[in-house]
Amino acid sequence: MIFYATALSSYSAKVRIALEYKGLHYQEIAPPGGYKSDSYRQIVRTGRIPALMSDGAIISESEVILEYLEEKYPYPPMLPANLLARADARFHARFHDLYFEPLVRNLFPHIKLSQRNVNVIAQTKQSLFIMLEHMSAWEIQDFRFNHGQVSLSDCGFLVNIPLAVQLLQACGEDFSTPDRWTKWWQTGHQIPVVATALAPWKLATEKWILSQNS
Ligand SMILES: N[C@@H](CCC(=O)N[C@@H](CS)C(=O)NCC(=O)O)C(=O)O
Repeated sequence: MIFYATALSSYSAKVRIALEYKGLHYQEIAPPGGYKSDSYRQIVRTGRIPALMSDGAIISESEVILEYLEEKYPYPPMLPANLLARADARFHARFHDLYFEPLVRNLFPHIKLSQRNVNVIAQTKQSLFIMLEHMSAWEIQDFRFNHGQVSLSDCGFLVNIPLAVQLLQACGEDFSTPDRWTKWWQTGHQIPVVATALAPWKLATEKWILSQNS
């Protein structure tokens, strides 16, 4: 399989967690010419990353890639066996993509001091706070990471919860997630395959933040 991705891309990091967790052999390459480029669009029409080439076909959209991997390589499973629990996991994954990640993404332009808008940052911080409070009522099992198990619905949040904290702090805001979530993502990051998957993204993100005001 070819995994089109970059180290800095948070959606690529989300998919890399599943690739590593399932112990799959894949070759990760940067999109030729960069994402959105004409040459990359010859391979992936949307020009977006991540994308996966598997059995000669291109699969786009991180969530679709995760579902494909789960169906093609069901072991180790990344969805619970119970039908309602599966629906719940999918709800969390969709919530991440539709509502949580776009808030985090809002912060990127404001890392650069010259582009910083304190009102946007304050609004985003407030929205993230409310969203995390709402998420604290979710019936996720605090012991979910027991035995190192990771669900499809964890992949996005393992990237974007710590990223939200990191970006807000880079914007000069004092922000921490509710204890439950801090404990959750920090435990998840200690799982060896998760740590391997996230290492390039962590490094690239730190470098990118530093580069914005130097
Ligand atoms: N909904 C997409 C989002 C992927 C995405 O936005 N990727 C960014 C890089 S992290 C990208 O390719 N941006 C190019 C663009 O916006 O055209 C997914 O889940 O894969």
